[in-house]
Amino acid sequence: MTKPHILQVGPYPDWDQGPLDHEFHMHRLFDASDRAAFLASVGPQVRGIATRGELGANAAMIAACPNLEVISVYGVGYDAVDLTAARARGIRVTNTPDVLTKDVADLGVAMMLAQSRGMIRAEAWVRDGSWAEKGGYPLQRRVWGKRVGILGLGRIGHEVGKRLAGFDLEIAYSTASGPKDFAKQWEFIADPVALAARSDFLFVTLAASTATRHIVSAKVIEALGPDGMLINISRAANIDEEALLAALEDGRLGSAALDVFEGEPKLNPRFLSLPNVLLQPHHASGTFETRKAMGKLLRDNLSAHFAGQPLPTPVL
Ligand code: 8YV
Repeated sequence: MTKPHILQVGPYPDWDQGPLDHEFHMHRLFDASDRAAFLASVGPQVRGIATRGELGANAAMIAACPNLEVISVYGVGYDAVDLTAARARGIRVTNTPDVLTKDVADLGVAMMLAQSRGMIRAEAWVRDGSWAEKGGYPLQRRVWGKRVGILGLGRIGHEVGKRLAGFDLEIAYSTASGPKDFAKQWEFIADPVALAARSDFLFVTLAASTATRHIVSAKVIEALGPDGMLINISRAANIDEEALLAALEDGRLGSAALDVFEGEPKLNPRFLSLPNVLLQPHHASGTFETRKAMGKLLRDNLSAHFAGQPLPTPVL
């Protein structure tokens, strides 16, 4: 039987690439020097796209593949897939939910702790001899007992809340769909500005869409205030990054801990000179265990589609 032809948008680890090459005829778009020419030449054979959360599949890519049947995303976020174009042609879309939820929550909480307690700079203080030369590290901010807001109480937001309950934080949350039964023990505050105003820490754990673009607006940032911290483990588009940078620069926002950026991996250089941000390279799902599970689910979705079986984790 001929192997289905798959357009591969970005690289995967060897343990995924091997099985993908075995089962499918993979066309590596990311290796092409002229992507448009590559797409024009392989597009007509392509029946599937294998992509990653942050890379997605845009309208031009979808249009270049007239026989496309399925787009399999390595990642829970599918905001970078043009769903309108996919829906119009009846193209199935899958993602990798659940398997990464707890790792993403872990990193978010770790970022909050590390930033509050100044751990990154404190480590440098030990390494560069400042401890011996200048003495103890400057005092930092307490975490436990403070108030946290979770913007978006889906799978990841729920796991963040469960972890933070262990730090005796007062938890409130906001979701577009209203109060959640499983979160009765936490306060529901519909308005993001009001949520930010009562929070010391604001976690952004929303699935990104056109509706959530810049939901963390200048007003939300202002409400979080000079002692507040913003933690983003979702997508950069959920935050008005220009307003965030301005507020961090002039102290209207205390600090931020960010795993995602507009234009990543080339982030706005203004972030690099800010002392009050913790910067991470979009790796909240980046553990061996989770990435292996994500790769398996990406392949299982493709295999199920071409075997005519139900998709394990469909989006469309
Ligand atoms: C990336 C993510 O997909 O799950 C998501 O939506 O953004 C991440 O897990 C990951 O960096 C792999 O590219």
